[in-house]
Amino acid sequence: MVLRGGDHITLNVDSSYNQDPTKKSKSLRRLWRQLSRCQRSTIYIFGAFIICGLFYVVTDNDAKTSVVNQPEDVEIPKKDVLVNMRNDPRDVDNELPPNIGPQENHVLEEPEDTRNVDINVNNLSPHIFSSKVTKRQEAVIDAFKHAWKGYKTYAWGHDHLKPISEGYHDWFGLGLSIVDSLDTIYIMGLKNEFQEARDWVDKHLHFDINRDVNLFEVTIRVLGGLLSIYHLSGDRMFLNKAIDLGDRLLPCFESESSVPFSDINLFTRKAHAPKWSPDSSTSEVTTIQLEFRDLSRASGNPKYEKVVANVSRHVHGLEKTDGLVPIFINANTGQFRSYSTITLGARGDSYYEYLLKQWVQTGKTMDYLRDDYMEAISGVEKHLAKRTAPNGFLFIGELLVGGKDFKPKMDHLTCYLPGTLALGTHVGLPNDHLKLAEELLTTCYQTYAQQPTFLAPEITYFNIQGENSNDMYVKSNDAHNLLRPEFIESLWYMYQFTGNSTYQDWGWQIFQAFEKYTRVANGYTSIGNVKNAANVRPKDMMESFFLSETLKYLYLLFSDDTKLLDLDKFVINSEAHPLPIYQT
Ligand code: DMJ
Repeated sequence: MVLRGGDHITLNVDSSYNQDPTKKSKSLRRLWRQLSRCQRSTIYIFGAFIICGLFYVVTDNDAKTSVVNQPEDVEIPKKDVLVNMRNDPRDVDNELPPNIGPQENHVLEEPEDTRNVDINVNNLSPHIFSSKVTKRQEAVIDAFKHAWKGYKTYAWGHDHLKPISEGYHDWFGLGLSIVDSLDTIYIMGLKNEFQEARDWVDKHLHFDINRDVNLFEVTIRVLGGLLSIYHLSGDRMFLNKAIDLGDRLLPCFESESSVPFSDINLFTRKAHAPKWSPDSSTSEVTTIQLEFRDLSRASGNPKYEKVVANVSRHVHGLEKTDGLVPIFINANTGQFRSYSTITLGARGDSYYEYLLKQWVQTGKTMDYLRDDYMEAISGVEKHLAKRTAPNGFLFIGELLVGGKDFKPKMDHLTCYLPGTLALGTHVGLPNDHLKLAEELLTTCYQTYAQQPTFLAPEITYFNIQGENSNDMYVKSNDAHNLLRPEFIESLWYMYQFTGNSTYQDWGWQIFQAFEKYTRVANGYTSIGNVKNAANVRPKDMMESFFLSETLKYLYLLFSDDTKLLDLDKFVINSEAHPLPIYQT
């Protein structure tokens, strides 16, 4: 190496340098001695600069890789919004609330297990990791972990767990239970479960599969699940998956009317009506708007929002019975099927839910949807809400043959309505909706409480003629319970807005009934008969909505913090996936 003095230093490598190592070190020492003090000092300073530079590069890279899944094109979150997920929520007392640094009386102790996952907690959800976990929430977390363990052992990567036969069920082959669970896991703060679920989505969730899927189900469960966890975690990988899925679903909307076909092959991208009918379900074509709109807002591409807004506009223009809609609609003609049933249960339910929620999602700007919602609730009161003869329980029945015959039948699905009504009053709609919600919720509670298992059947009939002293009865074919969430969902909304802890207590009773009659060695199972506590006839199926909705709403319901999931910031889709509220 030759060093030349002057204003600057030049480093050259002598060709002999690569030959004999002993010779090299001797000549280096000789050269060093020949240098002036000034030259040596300059080299010291120069060397120090290089070391500092190297150190900075290494530590900066470490910081970047420790922010799990940090996408290249997403800004690294500031330290004060980075919160470690906890391994066990009972560590909550050790948690540092976001946005505050260690303070005199708040000593943050790192738990013994090394926390290797840092998650970007979006500003939308600062309460998630700062709220104290209650004993009841702990019990729900145990339930979730139990279900997850069974799913992981016997059904990992498949849609649903069959907990009794120790197998799995594939509906669409999209790992539904994993995708549907991501935000539940996140909200519960389960670090390890989140990591394994996130890894599976990253490596194994692909949509180029040659399989027909249902637009609505995949939208609320998969698209909604991916978007929700994207917003909560800030991890762009989830958004990229959502965009791929959204693109594959878009051909559903290439019908003669704007109404989408119900099914599509994700690989060939060919859409079609259901195999069993020429029509789509009304609730299905009107329960995709929150997700597609959010996909547009999150990705910056308006094409998704455009197609679903057309559907809403189109349905808005159709003739209705005081705001109530038939449950079938044809994608080619764009018309309702004449004489089809009007119900707030199966195939009708979430049409009404998304009228309100779209208005909320868009910062209360799409007023025609609010007006349709208001008209529909008046229609419900006028045509569908009736009381039982013995004790005057209010329920929502159905209109058959296009509105000619009343049927005193209510699906468990209809029990979502009190929650939606309560949300409506929270965002400024009339207070008498809350009164209706309270009464309906009481009836829904009775559908549980009047069964020996304390679990509601899928369908309940009501006594409006007064033929005996029973308010309600259940037909044998309707006596199953699929671990559905709707009643718990409504309890949570009502607790949020009224603060009445009776709703928490009701939820606790139902949770204990789930524990007693549906918990099995490898998870939780649907049951065939809620009317016989001695033999509930396990059906060997744990649907993904049990993880996505039922356990999530129970966890939220049992929190003492009514801002754990802030309903002024989030609107929650039909599968319990929170999405952000926008201003327009
Ligand atoms: C869920 O998939 C959704 O809540 C849907 O809107 C209705 N049914 C199930 C749960 O019961």
